[in-house]
Amino acid sequence: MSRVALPQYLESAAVTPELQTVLLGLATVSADISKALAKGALADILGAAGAENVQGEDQKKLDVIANDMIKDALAALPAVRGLASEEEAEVVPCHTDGRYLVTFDPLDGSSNIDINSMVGTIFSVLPHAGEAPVTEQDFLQPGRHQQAAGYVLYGPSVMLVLSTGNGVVMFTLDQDTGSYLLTEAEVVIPVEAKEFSINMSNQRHWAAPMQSYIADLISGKDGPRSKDFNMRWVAAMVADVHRILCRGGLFTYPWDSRKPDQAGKLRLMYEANPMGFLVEQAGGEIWTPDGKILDIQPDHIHQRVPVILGAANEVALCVDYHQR
Ligand code: AFP
Repeated sequence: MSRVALPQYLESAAVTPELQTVLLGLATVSADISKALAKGALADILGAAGAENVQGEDQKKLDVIANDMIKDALAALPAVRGLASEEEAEVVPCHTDGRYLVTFDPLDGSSNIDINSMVGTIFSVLPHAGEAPVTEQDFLQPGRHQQAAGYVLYGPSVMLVLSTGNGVVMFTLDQDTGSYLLTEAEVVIPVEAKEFSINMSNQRHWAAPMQSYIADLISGKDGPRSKDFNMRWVAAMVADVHRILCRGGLFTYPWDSRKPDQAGKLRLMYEANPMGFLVEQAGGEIWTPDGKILDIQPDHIHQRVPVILGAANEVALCVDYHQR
């Protein structure tokens, strides 16, 4: 069976030639990252890098390797005006004539690396809005402005999931040829949610509305929802969101009282906005308890947000518990 390869898809999706180079560049470097991940302990790339990133989190060696690989790949593309990474303190200026800004989380879920479990790369492409040289201010655009967003899931197979604003498509990496081939042409999140995804160990720290929403899901057929729900938590947003795009449900990482001054754990520009773009393009919703995430005007590139995403009705219900 002949399948559509990523370059052919991008041509037919009517994205600008410059955006095509950015997305193809990200695809190529992700295939290289997948090879590094596959070598694992054989290449002595597991374990801690011995440093903290700007978020105050311990970096893994592979966080640093993946970050450097993506940074080098993007900086080589004339279409890239600048980039911002979860692992970099400051934005990185690239080409003064570039049309696009790229933000990325090079290795989401990196605490899974040492247990040989799923991780991913998340990316978002924004239009360049300011004058050269690029500044952090240029990146501070609502997620609604994204020209493309997606992720690569390094799982049993390597998958690239992408939206250029015209639905969501999934590609699978052919390891023999290094090409991403289209394997799902129209991703739609199922309307009915049967699963939820939250780190239950934090239950006692959540705000009261989230406690009661989750309590009602857990009480299943005996509770107000009159139906049983299943629960899944991979601890890599890429993998949890991938499951939701494939078979529905709700994912949330809420505010909690351990860090009362921090809005949430997940990063707006590297995680929530790109995932939100995909989720909305697949017919779902992404909210904080107060409003739609893609409408947030960012204050700074490393901003964090509480996240509720997934099947539209379920997200609306969860938000309703907070707004009652
Ligand atoms: P790491 O990349 O530091 O492993 O964090 C992953 C993540 O940002 C997101 O992908 C997960 O959904 C979430 O954190 C998991 O957080 P907990 O470890 O608190 O469950």
